[in-house]
Amino acid sequence: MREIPEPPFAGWEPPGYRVDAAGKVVGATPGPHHNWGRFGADDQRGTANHLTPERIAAAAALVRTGKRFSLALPIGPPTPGGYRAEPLHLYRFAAGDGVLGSGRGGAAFQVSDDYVVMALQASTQLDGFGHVGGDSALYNGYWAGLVTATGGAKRLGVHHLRDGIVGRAVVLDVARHLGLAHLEPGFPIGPDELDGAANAQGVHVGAGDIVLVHTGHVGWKVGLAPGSPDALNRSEPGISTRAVPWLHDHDVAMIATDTAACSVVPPEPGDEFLTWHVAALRDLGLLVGELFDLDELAADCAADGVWEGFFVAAPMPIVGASGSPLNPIVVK
Ligand code: UVW
Repeated sequence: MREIPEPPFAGWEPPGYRVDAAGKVVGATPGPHHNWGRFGADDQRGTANHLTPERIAAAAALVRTGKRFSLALPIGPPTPGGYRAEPLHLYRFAAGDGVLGSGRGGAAFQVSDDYVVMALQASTQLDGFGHVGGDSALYNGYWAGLVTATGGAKRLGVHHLRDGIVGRAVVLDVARHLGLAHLEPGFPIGPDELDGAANAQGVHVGAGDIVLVHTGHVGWKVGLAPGSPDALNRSEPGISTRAVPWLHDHDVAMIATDTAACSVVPPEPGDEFLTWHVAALRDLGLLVGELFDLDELAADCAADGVWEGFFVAAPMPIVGASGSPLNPIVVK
C-alpha cells in the first residue's frame, strides 16, 4: 500500500498572553512606526481617518477635464491574482436560456441572474485590516483570534470602510522616472525612489493622499505568454519596508501599486514574507491597494504633466470580510 504522508504539525503551547473584553491583546506592542491609539482606542478605520471632509472637498476641486480612469483589472480571466484561484462566474438562469425555452421567460421576457465565487484578494482590491497580523495582533492591538473561518472578522471587518476611500490621488511613476517601461521583478521601492519620482514630476505628497505607485508590472505581466518562465515567476517589484517611515511621516491615507502584493517580492534581506504587510496593515492601519491597473492613468499624467486627481473607490460592505474587490476611479 502506498504510504499517505501525515501533514506536518509543529506542536502547540497555550499562548502566553491575555485578551481583554475589548478584543485587545494585553501588552501588545506595535513596531516603531505606528498609529495605534492615534485615532481612538476603539478605531477600526486606520488611515481612512486622514480622509477628512476638508481634504475630500479640496480633492474634488482638482477635477478640471472630467476625464475618468478606472484602475480595475477585469474580474475574469486572465486575472493575475497571485496564487489565488481565478473567480468562478456562474449563471442561475440566463436570457439566452429564456429565448431557447430552457430557462425563465420566453418570447415576451428574458431574465439573467448570476453569481461570482471569488477570493476577495484575487482582483484589484483593498487589503482589510483583518488580512495580516503579527505576533497574534492586528491593527490597533486587536487580537488576530477575532478573525475566524466560522465567525469572520469580529473586529476590523472591511465593512467599517464602506463610506468609501475618497480624496486626492497622486501618481508616482517610478518606472518612468527610472527610464523603464516596467521595473524588474524583485526591484524594491524605497523612500529615495518615491521622493525621486515626486521631485522629477514636480508633485508634492501630503497628508491624506492616496499614493498610486506605477511600476508597469501588471501591464507587462498580462502580456506574457501563459506558462512562460516570466509568467510563472512570482517575483514582483514593490514597496520596501524601508519606505514605511516615509508613508507614516507623510500621513499617507492609502498606498496602491500595479502588483499583486504591493510589497516587493521576494522581500529584501532581513525581511520575511509578510514583514511589510505587518508594518503597513498591523502597525500603521494603512489602506493598501493591490493589482491597480495604472498604465493608462500614468501615460495620461506623463502626457499632460498633471500627476494628481480626484480618487473614489467604495469597498463592498461585506460584514466581517478581510478585503474587498475595488473599482477605483480617478477623475482629472
Ligand atoms: C498575502 O500574500 C498574505 O497577501 P497579499 O495578497 O496582500 O500580498
